[in-house]
Amino acid sequence: MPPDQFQELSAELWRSAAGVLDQNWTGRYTVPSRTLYPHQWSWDTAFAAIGLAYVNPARAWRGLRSLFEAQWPDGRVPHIVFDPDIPEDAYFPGPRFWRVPAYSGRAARGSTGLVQPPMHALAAWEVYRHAAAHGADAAQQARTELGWLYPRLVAQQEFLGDRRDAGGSGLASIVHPWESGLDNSPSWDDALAAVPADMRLLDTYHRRDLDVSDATHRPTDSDHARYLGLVESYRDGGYSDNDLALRHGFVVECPGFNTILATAELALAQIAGVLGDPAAHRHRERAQGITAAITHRLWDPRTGFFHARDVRSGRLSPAHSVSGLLPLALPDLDRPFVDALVAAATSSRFGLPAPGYDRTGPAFDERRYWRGPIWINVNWLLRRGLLVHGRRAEADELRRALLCLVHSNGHYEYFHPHDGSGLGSPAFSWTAALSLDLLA
Ligand code: 2M8
Repeated sequence: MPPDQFQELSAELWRSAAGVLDQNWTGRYTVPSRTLYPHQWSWDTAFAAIGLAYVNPARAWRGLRSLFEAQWPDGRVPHIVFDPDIPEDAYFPGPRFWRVPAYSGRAARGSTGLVQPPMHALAAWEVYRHAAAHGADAAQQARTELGWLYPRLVAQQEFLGDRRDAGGSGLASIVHPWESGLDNSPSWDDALAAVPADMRLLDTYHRRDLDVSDATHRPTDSDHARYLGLVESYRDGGYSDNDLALRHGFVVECPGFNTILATAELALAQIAGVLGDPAAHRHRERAQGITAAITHRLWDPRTGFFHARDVRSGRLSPAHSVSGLLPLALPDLDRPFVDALVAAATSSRFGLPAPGYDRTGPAFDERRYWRGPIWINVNWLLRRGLLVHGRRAEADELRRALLCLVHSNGHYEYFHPHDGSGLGSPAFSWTAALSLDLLA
């Protein structure tokens, strides 16, 4: 595309992206989508902040603060914080299903008891880094907000690194596919096969997502029955993380989740430096420890790829999913792993922008959510990885491809991996927010 045409595209995309973020702002946080996800989601809030850093940093901080105000005393940051003004049936499963107890002597803000990838330290660092461009008041606010968030971000990391180290390997386990953020990725199929799908659960509840989205683009009913059963099991155990591998039906070490965990430690090291906290060194060490554990536990030399590990069975998932490419974002990853990941990302299995799952794999499904479509957030992380490892040409190409994809098709939630057409929600916050970052 000629440079002046690209400039025009950029200006249009900037305006439309800022418009989507405006439209999805509730006054306290940004919803992922008005139709499909009308509450506050955890990692969506972090991605929204990364874009708001350019157009409205005060909103970025407000959203992060609002999320961390719902942090549990044990440090977990809930994957959804429910808006009390939205009717119970606007999203399923809603607050009544989760039955989260009141804590710290204050009325519970309705939330779930699950978590999502801890993108927030990196987001806070990004908002801080860009604050000075908005003037002295914004820079002052950034410093104050960083000081407020830092101990909360540390508590979040400690929960994941300690309470969730179910395999004793130095990696955090997820206890539900929803915790990965890549809900129905084929990476979970083997571990989920051992979880009973109680279809009667679906007779008791109404799948609200199917009212507002095409059923062939969403997880299947049997997946959903397993999701609900896993929530019930975790909930009925009081959301306790004791003896997870013995008690709970789904305990998995995910390469993408743990990559983000390590990246968060590196962001915390930067934040600690700004705040004059001596912990920076410790954060860097933790990041190195997680990186070592990822390569030790999740790399399969036979496939030359990172795979999710089922802690209960000890087996690696055979699936090649985009989550196995994400360790590319680890700065301390050794060169042979980097080369193997770049080769996989640019091979016929993926190709950049990468789809959620191997295009040649048996479970590839071009429309079904995390089983084939292209998502902007994971590609944004891949681009960071390419830059971190000095793969400038591939990173620039990926950036242009992502911007053209969103410009031609709209700020969709996900995109068809062959023709790029938009799927899911049409005005999706992280697509818009990360487009702003890619444009900047
Ligand atoms: C999707 O997950 C939610 C459950 O958390 C759902 O399917 O209803 C995922 O794409 C997840 O990564 C995302 O955070 C969430 C909201 O955008 O939607």
